[in-house]
Amino acid sequence: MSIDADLATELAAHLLGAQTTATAVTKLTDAHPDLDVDGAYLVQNALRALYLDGGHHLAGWKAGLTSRAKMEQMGVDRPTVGFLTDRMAVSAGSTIDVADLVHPRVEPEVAFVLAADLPTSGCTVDDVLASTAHVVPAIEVIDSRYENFRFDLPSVIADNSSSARFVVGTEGTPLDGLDRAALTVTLSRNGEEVDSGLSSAVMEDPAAAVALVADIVGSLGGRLEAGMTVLSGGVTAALAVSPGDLITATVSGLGSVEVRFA
Ligand code: OOG
Ligand code: MG
Repeated sequence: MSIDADLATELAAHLLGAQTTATAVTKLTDAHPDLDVDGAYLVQNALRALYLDGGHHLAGWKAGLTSRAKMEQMGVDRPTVGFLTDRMAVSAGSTIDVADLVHPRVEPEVAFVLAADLPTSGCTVDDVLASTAHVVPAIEVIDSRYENFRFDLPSVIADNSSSARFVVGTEGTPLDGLDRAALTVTLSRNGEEVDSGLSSAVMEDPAAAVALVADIVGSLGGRLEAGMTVLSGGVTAALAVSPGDLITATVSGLGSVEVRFA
């Protein structure tokens, strides 16, 4: 279904309410079974406009569902994108209040910080390499606004690919000399390793996920720009968190980043 601008804004306002009050809602396709991927991105665009109108600033973009572990966990077979705002950014080492979120989960990721704008179509891995200032270990905190963290592809896209918070490491590492497919990514809770994977799990090369995001964002009328942070997607399945958890993501060669939940 290609939905009109009024319905896109109405659905975006509904999801904005769920996000700001941390309330679970039924997935959009229950009431709108014809909502397709294109229509869902119209809702996500309308949601982004509501945030920017409300004084939030765009900080970057993310890839979702770029690894098999994530696709299998969520039962969705195609990567997605979501936008990141300045107020979703959480400083490394600080504390996130679980009460502000519906049912948060964490994912260990590799984040790219851009030094130059990327093309809006036909973006290649070489373009990404040429435009990246450095990479950093990251923890993405996702929080589907849908009941029981269950959704389908159009519903999750409309809900900004479950974006909620993101935490990036303080030390950047240039890409030169890194074997981008062979980084070991581990996720720990309270000092104990919970899961790990290789960076190749993300589309054989996390830079390929960034190139894909550049094209999808371009098709939405946006652009990956210098200074933005781009999350390339969870390497492992996402882990549900509870108050008291100290979460650490470590990427070999890049160091680690921590965040606490209260
Ligand atoms: C969708 C977002 C997935 C990732 O890194 O794969 C994502 C979800 O699983 O709720 O951010
Ligand atoms: Mg993610």
